[in-house]
Amino acid sequence: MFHKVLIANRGEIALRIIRACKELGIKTVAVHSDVDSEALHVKIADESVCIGAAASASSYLNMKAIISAAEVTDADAIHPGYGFLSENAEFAEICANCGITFIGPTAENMRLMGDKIRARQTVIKAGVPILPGTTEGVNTVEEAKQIASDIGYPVIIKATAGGGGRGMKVVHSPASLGNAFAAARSEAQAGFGNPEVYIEKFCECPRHVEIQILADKHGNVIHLGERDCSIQRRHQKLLEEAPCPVLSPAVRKKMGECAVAAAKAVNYSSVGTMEFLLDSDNNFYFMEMNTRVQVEHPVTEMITGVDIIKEQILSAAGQPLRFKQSDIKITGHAIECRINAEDPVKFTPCPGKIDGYHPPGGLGVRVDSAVYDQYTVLPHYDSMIAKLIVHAETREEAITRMARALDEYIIGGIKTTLPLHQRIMTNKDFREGRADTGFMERLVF
Ligand code: MV4
Repeated sequence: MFHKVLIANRGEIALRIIRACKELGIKTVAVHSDVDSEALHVKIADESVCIGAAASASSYLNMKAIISAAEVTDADAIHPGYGFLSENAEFAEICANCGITFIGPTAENMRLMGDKIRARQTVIKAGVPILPGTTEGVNTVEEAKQIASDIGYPVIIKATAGGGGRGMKVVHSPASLGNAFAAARSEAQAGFGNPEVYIEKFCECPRHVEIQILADKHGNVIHLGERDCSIQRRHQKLLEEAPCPVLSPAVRKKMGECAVAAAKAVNYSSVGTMEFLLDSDNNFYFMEMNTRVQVEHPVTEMITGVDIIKEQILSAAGQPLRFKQSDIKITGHAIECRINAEDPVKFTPCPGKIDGYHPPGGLGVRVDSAVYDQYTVLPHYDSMIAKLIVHAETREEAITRMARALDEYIIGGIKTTLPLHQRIMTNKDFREGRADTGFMERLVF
């Protein structure tokens, strides 16, 4: 087992990882930027190292500074959390070359799944359904026109090196294909350093359903069921729940098996997530794989009782999985609301000093956060300041519990998305399980 883990992250996820390490008897090193010395992850870790200036590029993305911090403190592993360096294959390689274990998948796993065309090619071979579309890059507008007319409009153009919804273009007719194709290519080049794009049939208002995977370094892979993450705005998730309220047992079983088959096909190790679209006829299609621990992992922890971060650390240390698929039982229903320091109507960031802080409590309520009373939410980083997670026997009870916990939550001095979540909890479509990816655009605040 590791002796000491350096956490290359900040905020609630750094805290979450430090907690898992403590329970595993592993020493922890926090890293922080100049402006983060008062952050909670710094206070609760055994040691801390300042790695640079406020800008992420100088600190939380500064590979040299992070590796040096690991060497100085004699850490034998680095946990990247989510965001920052978590899906950076080069960083995983540098860690390996320095004799430090990167707590995550291999660089090869990350490169393969980061290339959305190679990911498509790989999962098809494992028998996983994908939407009609190309499994090679589309390089000319003539080619694009032919493919789109073969698939049938509407189609969607996506960047091979993209992901997470960035740089996608929906095209409804041949007349608009030329401009959309050129724009998609130039945005792909600017955003990801690679102009290549591919084309898929466009699915209107799908649900976003993803499967959590757990894999060790010995070829064992299991899944922990699904999460429904359809409630998003501009590809930022706002609320996640598990299980998905509309999945039939048969489709759930099939989706889980597909996710495991896809992970096995790439000899995946560590935790990961297979993202699917679910259409209104309950057909599902593979979209992409996320090769990191995700923000919304707690809803899966609540319904399975599995500590995903601990399993990720044990897997990285070479231990075989402690669970078989048949050990995994889904109990009850969990919901997570992401609480952001944002204007709840305009969605603009609202950093500033928290004046008065009282998190909710009680049975089935979990708060993953790194803020406290009189803490100043910084403008330099992500605006998510807390995740409020509830667990109850049924979805209805979970919604009631969430509404109660949101009411109890006091965050003074700054604007937050608490009122937005209260609004969602009382929404009829949400309560009746009808929220698809078009839900937020239809929501009247
Ligand atoms: C799509 C789609 C419809 N049809 N692909 C957005 C995130 C990225 N992983 C995939 N995304 C989408 N891909 C086809 N062929 C619609 C979306 C999409 C979406 C997906 C999940 C959750 C929210 C979304 C919001 C807009 C578009």
